[in-house]
Amino acid sequence: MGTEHVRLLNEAVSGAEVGAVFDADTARAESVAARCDARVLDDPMVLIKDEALDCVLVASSDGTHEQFVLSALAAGKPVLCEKPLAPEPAACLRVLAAEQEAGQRLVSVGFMRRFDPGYCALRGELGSGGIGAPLLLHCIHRNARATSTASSALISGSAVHEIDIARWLLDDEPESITVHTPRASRQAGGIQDPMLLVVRLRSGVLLDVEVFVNAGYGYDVRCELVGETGTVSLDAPSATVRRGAGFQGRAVAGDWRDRFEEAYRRELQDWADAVRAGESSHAASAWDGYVATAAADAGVRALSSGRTEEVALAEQPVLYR
Ligand code: ISE
Repeated sequence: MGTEHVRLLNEAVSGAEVGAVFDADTARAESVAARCDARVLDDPMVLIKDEALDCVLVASSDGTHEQFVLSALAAGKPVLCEKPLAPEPAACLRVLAAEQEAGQRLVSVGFMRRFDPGYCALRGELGSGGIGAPLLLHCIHRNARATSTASSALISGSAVHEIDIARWLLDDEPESITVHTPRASRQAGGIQDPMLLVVRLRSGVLLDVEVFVNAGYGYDVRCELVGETGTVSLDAPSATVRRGAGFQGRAVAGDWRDRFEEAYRRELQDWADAVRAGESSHAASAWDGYVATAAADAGVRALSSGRTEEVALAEQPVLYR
């Protein structure tokens, strides 16, 4: 993901320049930095404090996010952190406390779908009242192959996007989660895949999510919102239809980098513009990152307990009220 962000910043975002790169894999850091004439630093903490750099993008492994985001806050720098903000709700709360201490909303979280043209159009349709008041949100999240060997990752790594987009589309909060487990696919290497989440939102709207991360055929994300007078759904994201002998169809994305390339580009452009203007970005905030992790945590508990689990949220920091 870090390589992809550097590529987009370099090729498709205006007003931003990649100044330095760190990667635990030095060879990768060097090859990425060479493409954009950036320095390679061998200590991420030194990079974060470097006075020549205005802001920091974190795309490291999930468990390292907290320390890097806290360092960026200590240096008073805007930071865009890939999702999740941190894997544990308590770690997200520590980030929120540090941001409150810094006195400004400096943290953006990479829930990139908020910038996807399809989801933005869906939100616009809902806002225009064309489908009436929302009742149900049906989501499908399929990957070609799993990126983790843990069943919980279906919730914390994948379904968490659906929870975030439901909050953003509906301006609502998750209240409780139940996880249903069908027979596991024999292609899934022993993990519980697929699974079905049912999330009750505070307004009474229900969100259902099929997560299937060994679907084999590609990366397929779908969404349909059902309202009192109509429905609105995402269209196939590819711009073209291919026809051949006895065949007509659309290409399916390989993974999220293809499917959401435009969303990532817009997210980065928005962030660069916000940093230059000294404003907060339109991306998910540290608070949004915390709620997503807290909801995913309830989902993981629901998976192991087999019961409906409540999503208990802490009080919002003053900065967000
Ligand atoms: C992956 O980690 C991501 O963050 C993708 O956006 C998500 O769609 C995918 O399912 C995850 O494995």
